Amino acid sequence: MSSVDYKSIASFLHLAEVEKREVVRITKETPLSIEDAYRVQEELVALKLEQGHRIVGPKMGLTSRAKMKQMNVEEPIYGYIFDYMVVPDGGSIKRQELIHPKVEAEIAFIMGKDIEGPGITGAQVLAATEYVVPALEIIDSRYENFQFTLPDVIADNASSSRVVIGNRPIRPDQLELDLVGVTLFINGEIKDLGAGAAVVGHPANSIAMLANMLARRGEKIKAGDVILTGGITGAAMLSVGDTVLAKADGLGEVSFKVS
Ligand code: OOG
Ligand code: MG
Repeated sequence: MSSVDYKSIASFLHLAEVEKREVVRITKETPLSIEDAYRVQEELVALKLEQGHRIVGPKMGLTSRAKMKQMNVEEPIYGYIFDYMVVPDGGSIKRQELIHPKVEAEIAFIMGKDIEGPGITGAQVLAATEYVVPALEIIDSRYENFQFTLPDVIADNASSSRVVIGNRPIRPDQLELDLVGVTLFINGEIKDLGAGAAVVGHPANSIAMLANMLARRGEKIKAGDVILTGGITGAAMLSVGDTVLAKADGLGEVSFKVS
């Protein structure tokens, strides 16, 4: 039996987000298993729901080599995106509302049907997908120096902070998502680039993995969920005044400013 106090760790991380303060990572003092970490995340999600926030969809993280190498962790994780995190395409994020934000380019899926694991495949995900859009995710780990172990980042809702979703939805059968080239620009300069295949071979595989991970907790993907499949590129630091743009071949563009 674990004696970890999931609720108090969740409130500690919640407070760090609200107060925009870096905190010492949990596992420095309290060992957490992956299972413990998802229990903390569940409490954190419950806390946000109690405060009146709504879930937009689950998200996957650490699904590409670029991200795993950059963050020094080896396994995909999931978290949840809430309504207060959504920034309109072409809109702004406020630097003072965040701790040490970074941005990454992703492909997002808008689900047309529920998907319940286990045993879900990428092909089943594509059949249940209504639209795909390019997205920019702004991650803002609550931990000092953006450094963590796998259980730490799971407990911290996978560093979720803000998201900008492209507003030109495309049917998933219109393109080969693994072959889609994605370029991340900051202030007109290329910061990073990659292809859809960087995300576990195909972004739909990331969602299949998510459905199978959720099934272990008796949860499923729901029709209407907007789901980030994970950074194709490494994440780039943001500063006041930055203009960020992602272009995805056949999917179009998505952008925001940092004020
Ligand atoms: C964890 C969140 C990872 C992604 O797309 O890989 C993530 C982090 O890197 O802080 O959202
Ligand atoms: Mg991400």
